[in-house]
Amino acid sequence: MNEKSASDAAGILSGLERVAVLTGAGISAESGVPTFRGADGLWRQYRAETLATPEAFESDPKLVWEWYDWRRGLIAPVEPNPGHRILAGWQDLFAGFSLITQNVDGLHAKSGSREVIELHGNIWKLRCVREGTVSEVRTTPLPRIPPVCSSCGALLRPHVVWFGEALDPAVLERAFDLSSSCQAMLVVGTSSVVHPAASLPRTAARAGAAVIEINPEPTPLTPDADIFLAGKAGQVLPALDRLLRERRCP
Ligand code: BJW
Repeated sequence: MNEKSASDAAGILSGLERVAVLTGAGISAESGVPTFRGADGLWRQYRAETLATPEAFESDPKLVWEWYDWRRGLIAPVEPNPGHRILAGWQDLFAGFSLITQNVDGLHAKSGSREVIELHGNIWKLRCVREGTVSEVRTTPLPRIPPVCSSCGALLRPHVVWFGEALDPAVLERAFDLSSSCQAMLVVGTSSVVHPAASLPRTAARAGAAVIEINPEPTPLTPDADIFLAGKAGQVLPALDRLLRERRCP
């Protein structure tokens, strides 16, 4: 991480009230949750079309559920890392702080973030394909695959957003509202290729917000970010937090 850029970022953030953060799989990488597109990413081993689309679920719900059950088992014992914890602390540092995530792992909530806007759903929730009812089920492994609704007997599916599916309109509207009204947006650990999530920082920038990106690798957003902090979220965020708190309480 470039020290000057980090102190510039702290300088920008220290005077602000409305700060939004958009996170992606990279923030959970240091907790041991695999990302999607990196060298060890899930999409290197598995094809998205056969596992994360409504068509895949329709043609082979058991296969899709085996994959999600495996991922639930992987995430269950995982703990939040310093990156998650710093962001949980920031909800009390800024008067208007919002946390928008593409992650389905629930680690922001586990680290103490009270309000998390989950764009792509939550892997711990199951939804009845007939009734649309959503329930939280933490048991892993699931006793029966594919699971079925106890009320109507129809299939349950993971309450996540697959490719080609619309995001929850209320969730998306809130995310765009927060993006267009924040004074700065931090974009942490996302490849910035999946839309509509990848449009949020551009919406923030168009509305005049500073965009600060944290990622070990450049992304399609990097050329348009005001500040790019190269490094791991679990290291950059604690360093940024220290600089920010020094400025706020010298
Ligand atoms: C670290 C790190 C460390 C590593 N610290 N960083 C416009 C243009 C083109 C295409 C589209 C478009 N609009 C819509 C589309 C189609 C599609 C799309 O975007 N496709 C692109 C891939 C081309 N979008 C959709 O289909 C969306 N739906 C939609 O638009 O519907 C329209 C519609 C309207 C009305 C009716 C019907 C339809 C839905 C997208 C759903 C995405 N779902 C997934 C799966 C969720 C469930 C699950 O987990 O199983 O969401 S796919 C996957 O990608 C997951 C993630 O949330 C998402 C984003 O990935 P993310 O978080 O960026 O992770 P990675 O792995 O890509 O990147 C990790 C990053 O971390 C890397 O940069 C690393 O360098 C970094 N890193 N270690 C910090 N320690």
